[in-house]
Amino acid sequence: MGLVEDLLANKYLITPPAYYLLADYYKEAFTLAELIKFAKSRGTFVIDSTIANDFLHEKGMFSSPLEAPPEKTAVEPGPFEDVKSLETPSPAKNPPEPASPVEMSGQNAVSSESVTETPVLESQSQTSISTGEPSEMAIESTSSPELKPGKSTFPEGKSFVSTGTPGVKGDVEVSTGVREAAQNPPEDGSGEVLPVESGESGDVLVADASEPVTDDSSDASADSLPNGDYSNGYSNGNGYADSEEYYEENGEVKPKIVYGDYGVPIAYVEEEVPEGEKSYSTYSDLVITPREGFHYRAKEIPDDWEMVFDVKNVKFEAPKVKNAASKEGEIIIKAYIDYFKSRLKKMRRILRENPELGSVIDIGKLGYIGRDEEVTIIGLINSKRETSKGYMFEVEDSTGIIKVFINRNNEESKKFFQIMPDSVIGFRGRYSGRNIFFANKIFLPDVPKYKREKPPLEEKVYAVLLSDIHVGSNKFCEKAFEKFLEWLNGEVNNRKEEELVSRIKYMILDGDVVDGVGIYPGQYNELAIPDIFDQYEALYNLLRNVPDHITMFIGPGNHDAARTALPQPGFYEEYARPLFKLKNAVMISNPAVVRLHGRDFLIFHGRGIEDVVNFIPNRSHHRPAEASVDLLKLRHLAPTFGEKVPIAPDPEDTLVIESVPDLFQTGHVHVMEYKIYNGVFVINAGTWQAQTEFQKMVNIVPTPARVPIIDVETARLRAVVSFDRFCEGV
Ligand code: D5M
Ligand code: FE
Ligand code: ZN
Repeated sequence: MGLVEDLLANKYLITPPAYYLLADYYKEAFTLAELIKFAKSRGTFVIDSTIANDFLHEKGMFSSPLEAPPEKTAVEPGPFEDVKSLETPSPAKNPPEPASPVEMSGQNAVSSESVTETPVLESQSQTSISTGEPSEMAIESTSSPELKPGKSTFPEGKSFVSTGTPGVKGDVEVSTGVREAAQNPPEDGSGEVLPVESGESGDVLVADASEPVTDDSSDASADSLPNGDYSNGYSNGNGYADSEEYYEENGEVKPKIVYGDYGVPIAYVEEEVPEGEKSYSTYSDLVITPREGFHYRAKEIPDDWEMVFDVKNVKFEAPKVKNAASKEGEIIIKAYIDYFKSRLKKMRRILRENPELGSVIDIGKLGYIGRDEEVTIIGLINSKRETSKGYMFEVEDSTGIIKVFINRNNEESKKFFQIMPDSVIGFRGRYSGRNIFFANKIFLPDVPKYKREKPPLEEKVYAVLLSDIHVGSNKFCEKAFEKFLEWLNGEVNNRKEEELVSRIKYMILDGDVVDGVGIYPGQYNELAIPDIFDQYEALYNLLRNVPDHITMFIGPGNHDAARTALPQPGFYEEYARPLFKLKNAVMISNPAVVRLHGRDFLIFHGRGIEDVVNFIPNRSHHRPAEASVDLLKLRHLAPTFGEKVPIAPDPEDTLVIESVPDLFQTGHVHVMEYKIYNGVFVINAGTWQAQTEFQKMVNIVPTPARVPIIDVETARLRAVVSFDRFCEGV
């Protein structure tokens, strides 16, 4: 097998530029194990050119580490050609990659030579990576008075932009999420979101610490629960003590090794560790039963939900290559071509819903129109930068690449800052005839200003939004979570809370449900449960206490046992098996869309927020709702390829926000915040994990143990219930 297949078999991904750097050396100068070990040490599953270069340097395969390969001009037309073009190619999309010593000159497209024969490292004069600023020369040769080279907002030599204000990140001090949310009321001033403050307001719900706690139930046996037989872990449930599982050797009776599902050997009888002897708890004795006589109105309201979108249901077709013996490099490049073709197609459809767009023309056909004719082009943003007079973009569709300029005096040019690399944008304007398109209007895909009203529901019904529970972390707020479970079981403080609990019918868990193992360097020291199987079992033991009539939707995040790259189809069943046993839970993908009583909830763990914070000025990890709005405007959950968020090159781009949801939920950044944007309720559900040592280092201040309760009818916040007082000093 080749490098790509070997890496895939080990759940690692490689970007095309990295592939071309490494492929020729594979098995000759380095082994798979060495490469994986190196990637692991960098904490990544995606081998990009930075990793590849560093790896090669470490192996002493570069004579001069800082020597940049000479630039090469990319060939037009661009990327979206058919695979046949790979023989004389300018392959597809050019994944932007972090600047690396060897690629200082920028890297926008893999050149044709690299695909056909030039081994990158044998001849440094023939780099596989082009300059990424192909039309720059064209601009200068036009000697247009408007287009003097101006201040570039690119980080050194990179073709993708940092939109400036690097100092902003992390500078924003945030006290606590709920208060912050209250201080920043939703944009449209809708009165539906209740102001949430500390205790006085009737709608602010704070679980009362003075209430009696149902500790009396905590010593009940797990066996009394319907699923209580789970404590044996991953065996077939038969137990081990079957007489056929023993054999005699030298007069001694010994137990046989038993193989469970997936060929995992099950422990010998004498190695079975009885519950309680582990140095950590998996909550196997946590039993909370609904308070006697508590009336759940939600039980009488008929279920009304459907999965509108789940990645698992998307049928992906493998990329078509000419024959099975095609080079693996061709296959992977074809996969990226297909991925970006799909993105372009979907985004074009969304953009064309905007009647202001006017007539749209292929970039490749601009030469056929008159200089005075106003037209619209739609394309992927390869790069963007500030010039002395305005802003310049390099835009690409399936027929070609062009430079687009917009004057700074035009108000529209402010949209420059909203545009992330690789997003798809429309530009209206005129073609100069010299490979420059002069835009006077910029169209972000965006969501329509007004939302169609949905028919009212007969009864109030609520959904609870959770995220980032991080079970297994020693910073998991277990006490607070148990209090929350008791609350769901009717341990309420007043009538208002009773009404809420009574009508909760759905619960959404938006990823990072466990802390995982080996997710970041030094994590082991912060794990209360150092075993991934036990973490899921612990979560199961907690969630089985959620009343049966509440349907849970559970999706993965980056700490979970699931594919790291987006989209994440779901949990790996062999690790997260306990969750699949929950009777009232539905396992969903990340992202997913669940329709509750006719209202669409878009559920996304939220890694895309990291790139927003990186690229859009004045964004912060502490204001995730604002960043989610930016994603909504671009109608994509993770527009930028090759930066912080690994994206799998599926033949279809399932990260496009194809239809406008009623509610858009994220998590990941551990800060609860909400906002309304053009009728969409945008909310980050926060976390159940107190600040970790790592977060302390990077100045992330979480807002743990606050539960937003959503009124399904309006898809707006009904209340926030705080259990944070039980999470102090975790
Ligand atoms: O993410 C928890 C928070 O930590 C979230 O704000 C992202 C941030 N985070 C996670 N990994 C990193 C790295 N490597 N650098 C900087 N910030 C990071 P979680 O997914 O729960 O770990
Ligand atoms: Fe998290
Ligand atoms: Zn996360």
